[in-house]
Amino acid sequence: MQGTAIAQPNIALIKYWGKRDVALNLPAVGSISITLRELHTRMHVIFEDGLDADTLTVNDAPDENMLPRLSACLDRVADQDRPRARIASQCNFPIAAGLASSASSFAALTVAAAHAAGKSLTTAELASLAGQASGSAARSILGGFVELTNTNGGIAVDSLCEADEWPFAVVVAITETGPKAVGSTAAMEISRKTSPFYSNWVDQQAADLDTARAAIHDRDFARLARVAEHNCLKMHSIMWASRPPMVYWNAATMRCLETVRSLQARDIGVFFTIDAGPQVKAVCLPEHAADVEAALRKTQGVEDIMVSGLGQGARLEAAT
Ligand code: 2P0
Repeated sequence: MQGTAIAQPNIALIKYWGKRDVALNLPAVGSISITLRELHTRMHVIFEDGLDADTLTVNDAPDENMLPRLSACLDRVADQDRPRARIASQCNFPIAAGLASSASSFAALTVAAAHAAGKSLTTAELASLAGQASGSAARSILGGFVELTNTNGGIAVDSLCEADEWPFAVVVAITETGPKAVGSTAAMEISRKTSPFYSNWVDQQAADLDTARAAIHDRDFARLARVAEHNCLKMHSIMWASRPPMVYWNAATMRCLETVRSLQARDIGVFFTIDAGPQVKAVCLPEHAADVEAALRKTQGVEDIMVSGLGQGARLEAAT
């Protein structure tokens, strides 16, 4: 009655922002992401008869705050009358700081819990269960370039290109390590209800997805760069125009954007993307990673840098 799974976070190039069904956690729009290799969450789940309640440790420290969301995910994967569980999570990067820790956490939890419950689930079932816990987690079920598509009443995930078929490097410039002020779940709802730009965002997403999918198919880096930056800035514009406004950026975030622009002016193939946090992810071809990392390291306000290639989807770590 136990399972251990490992999953990597993913970075959306065409973003998910907003829900069409809050109760079922269904996204309003499709999205396209890249799954990372070097950042990971490892989840260990043991169902134990006789336990009174689920318990959770995150990096060996008890964590009550995240537990209800994880327990609800276990209820969906293993049924409500399941035995209570001990859950242990190990994460090698900052949590809740705009680095998609919920994506890797819930993808790993879903895979570990399905195994612990003796269930053999399809990729589609795993993605649907992970996505109900956290929309972006559905994409971390697969590796490389992943598209999440809305279906009638649900979602589907597809691999557009495996990690080794078009190797990328992602240089993450960390400008602040604390948790964000507004979680993305709440922020999406504020955006949907108050931003004057929200409906345009939803209407235009199909065109951005088409462009990105074609660029990935053609291995056209410049085209992918243009649409990814546009989609990212459009998502942040929705938040800036919400009431109350939500600005996840800090001064160093802006300086990192300027650094990426100066690299582009030197004909270095790189583009930026930013999620619900102040970190900047600079996406480039592997041969440019050293130049991009050096430039971002010199950027004022950058506290740390992580460099990652593209990785695989969520998987069981060992037969347990
Ligand atoms: C994304 N983000 O596509 C977008 C871009 C952040 C900005 O998905 O409410 O933790 O749990 O479904 O998946 C982060 O939101 O939100 C996210 P819920 P999630 O990666």
